[in-house]
Amino acid sequence: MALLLGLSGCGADVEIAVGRMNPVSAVSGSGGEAGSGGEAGSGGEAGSGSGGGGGTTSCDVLPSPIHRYTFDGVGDVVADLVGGADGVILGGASLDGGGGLTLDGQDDYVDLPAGLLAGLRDVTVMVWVVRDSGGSYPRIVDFGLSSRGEDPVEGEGGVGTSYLVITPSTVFDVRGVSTLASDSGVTGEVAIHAEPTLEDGEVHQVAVVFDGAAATLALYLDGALLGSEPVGFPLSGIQDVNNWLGRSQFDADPYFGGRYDELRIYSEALAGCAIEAAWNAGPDRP
Ligand SMILES: [Ca+2]
Ligand SMILES: [Ca+2]
Repeated sequence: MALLLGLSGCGADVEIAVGRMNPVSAVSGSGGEAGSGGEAGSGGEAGSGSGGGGGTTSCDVLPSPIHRYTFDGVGDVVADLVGGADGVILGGASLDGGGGLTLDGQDDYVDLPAGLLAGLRDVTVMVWVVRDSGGSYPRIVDFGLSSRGEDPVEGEGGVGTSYLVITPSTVFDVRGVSTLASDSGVTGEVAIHAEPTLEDGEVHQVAVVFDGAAATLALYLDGALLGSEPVGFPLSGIQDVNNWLGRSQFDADPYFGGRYDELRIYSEALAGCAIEAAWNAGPDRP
């Protein structure tokens, strides 16, 4: 008796056909690139092809991000290694030639293209940073829209109308690293606040997961879950027109001062174990 694995498409669906008598039969779909036969029998739940491991596939093998910025090179353009959505560095900063970008906390920021979240139901935004400057509500990441529109002039007093934010500190009682998400300004804001303020001079990984299917927002620091909250709006409720690193949609907030090692955007809600695996692997690795 023969056990035949037929892959239909590229890894998404796997049909397991058990042929009792025919030793050689048609493998449907993409010519011959079947999985490593040993892992048949695990009832139809395909991994992403790089099998061999145990049952839970998504922890050790991270999916590919849809945008990835490692801050390599020099100059004032931040290259997207996978998605072609290069950003521009404003305020006088530039890449340091050593794989990082340091923002001065005064007026430096990165302007990434609009629409990075467009069409997504879920997203994971993951960043490695070192915080240098203080202040409350500086933005490590702020994808959204200001009441003053696209690329507003500083000093006009704009406020955020919708946004997905990572900030290292706030003015809440629990005043450390936080994520903020809203489709309707501060009144519609969902927030997760945690203790660490990232002021220890170390490299930290911060990740925010917007899980549209589960309708939850989650915040991770250095691979560990800090909190999770329900969200009452879809990711499409966030108009990501001003996609900034270091600058807030809220004009009154300070700029972020510190060093970026890497930023990744995944088009799915990564599991906690996957975020932990990414933290353990470190930035600037595939
Ligand atoms: Ca500057
Ligand atoms: Ca880097």
